[in-house]
Amino acid sequence: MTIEISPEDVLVVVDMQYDFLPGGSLAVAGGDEIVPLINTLGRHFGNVVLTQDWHPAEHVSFASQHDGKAPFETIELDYGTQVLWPDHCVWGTPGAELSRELALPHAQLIIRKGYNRLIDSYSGFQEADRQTLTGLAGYLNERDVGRLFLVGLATDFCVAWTAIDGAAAGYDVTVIEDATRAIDNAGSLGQAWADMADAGVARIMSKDILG
Ligand code: VGL
Ligand code: ZN
Repeated sequence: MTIEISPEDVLVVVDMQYDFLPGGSLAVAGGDEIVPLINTLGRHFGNVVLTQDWHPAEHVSFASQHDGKAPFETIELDYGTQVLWPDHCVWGTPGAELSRELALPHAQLIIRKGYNRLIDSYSGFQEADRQTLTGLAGYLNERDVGRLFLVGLATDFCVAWTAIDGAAAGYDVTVIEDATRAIDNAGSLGQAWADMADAGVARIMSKDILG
């Protein structure tokens, strides 16, 4: 099966930032391995959108903000269960920068998310309160785009939540599995694939596009 990419289709590149790459504070194993593949895929798309995790230093998702809590423990917030993370992607720091190895000069939009101190935002579409929109759907709707193809980090958090919300917003969403890498904490990767399947998100490999 070869999937033909049309001029209306969009490549959504999720959170390819130094803190999620080897050496970063929330490094995703093998995160650097997918950069060349993302660059190759990018050449097949006329529309490229990037997301950037972008937190204030005292963000509620940081374990450092909660006495006695360690990274990867959870807490209950008004909007539900929150996984606590090492400090990461603090705005203005090197770890928050997008990888300089990305070769996507034609990318048209960078959507920043997670900048409200009291609300996390794995999804590129809406924050974890499920009410505060980022504007991504507004942008895509106004541009009258086609299908969304997702790549980046991390498969089981920001890629999955963006995929599920994209499907809920009415888009045909596909995750290109080998152009993602996962955190896989406490079964999160298997759960994410099951949730994405339930939401109607398709799962392919890059060869299905590149041949
Ligand atoms: C992410 C955890 C916390 C991600 C962002 O990009 O998947 N994960 N913030
Ligand atoms: Zn984050």
